[in-house]
Amino acid sequence: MTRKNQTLGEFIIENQKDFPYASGELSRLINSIRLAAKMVNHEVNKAGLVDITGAVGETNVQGEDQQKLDVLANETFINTLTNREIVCGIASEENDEFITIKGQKNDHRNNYVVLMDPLDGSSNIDVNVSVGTIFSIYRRVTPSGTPVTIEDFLQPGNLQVAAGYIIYGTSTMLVYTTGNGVNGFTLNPALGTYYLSHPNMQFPEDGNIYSVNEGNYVHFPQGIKDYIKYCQEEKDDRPYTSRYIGSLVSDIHRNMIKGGVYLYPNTAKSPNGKLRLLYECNPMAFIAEQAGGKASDGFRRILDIKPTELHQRTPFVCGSKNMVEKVESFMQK
Ligand code: P6P
Repeated sequence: MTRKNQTLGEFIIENQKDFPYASGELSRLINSIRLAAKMVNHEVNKAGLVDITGAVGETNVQGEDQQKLDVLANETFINTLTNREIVCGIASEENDEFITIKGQKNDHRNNYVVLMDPLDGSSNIDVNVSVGTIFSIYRRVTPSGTPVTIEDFLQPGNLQVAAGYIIYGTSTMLVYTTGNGVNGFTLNPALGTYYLSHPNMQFPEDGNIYSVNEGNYVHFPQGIKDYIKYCQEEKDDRPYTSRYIGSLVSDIHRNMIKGGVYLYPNTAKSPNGKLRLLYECNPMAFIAEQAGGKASDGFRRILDIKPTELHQRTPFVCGSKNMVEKVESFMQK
């Protein structure tokens, strides 16, 4: 049940029955994510004032310069999730290996694993462009009471129990699903409270925005090149508008509100695509489908891909259903 301007706390309590395991753990897990998001938001919003935007001099498992905010966001979410007796393991874009959480009784009895990109698009921080946090939640599949294993993390996206993102933009929003539609909550920073500002978010079936880094055009598969030319034709409802922020959360959030498609195909530099299946594509695909949209690698439904590695990449096409299907038709010619 949704009421405009309901707080996130009220929403979680009033929709508790929707959570697949109404033990309250998932509610507490969403609550801990909202707290961590407030803490990260506070740091992101003052990034320009405090010397925390410069690269920290190290690189992460992706070989990318770690911005201090990357490290801070990662530590904030890990610490917040660890201290709440809900999570038995965490995987992060910033960590080579997954993190085992024993619980305060050291008995490995917590039931959920979280996979996350703590600060996606962080290269935009220094130029004051919006960034985001992406999270994906599963129930563990190995026996409770034993240490979490890689199998708990390598689950197909269709087994997610919840997923969402926080966008640190002109306002800060938490957008998430537990499999019963997508709802967006806007943070009132003065009160530290999130309010239901976007109930039951829906991807328009069609749109006229395409989001892709056209600098990679020469390396795109022919089907993608043909689709981009299709977008640019003077015909029917085209040419479409090209909008690409370079921040996955921001591009998909805008396209979900206005209608559009985001593409990150494989390129010469990224032969399997750049985006990570487990903590970028799966959560965004769950959100997209729950909002009536679609997400594929051009051929397969993203949520049906069986992962084999923690940081594996995939080509990614996500957005308005009819636009994704048009891309697929070009890819499958
Ligand atoms: P490129 C940010 O690094 C990111 O993972 C996504 O947020 C974004 O959509 C994409 O990569 C941008 O990549 O190669 O176009 O700069």
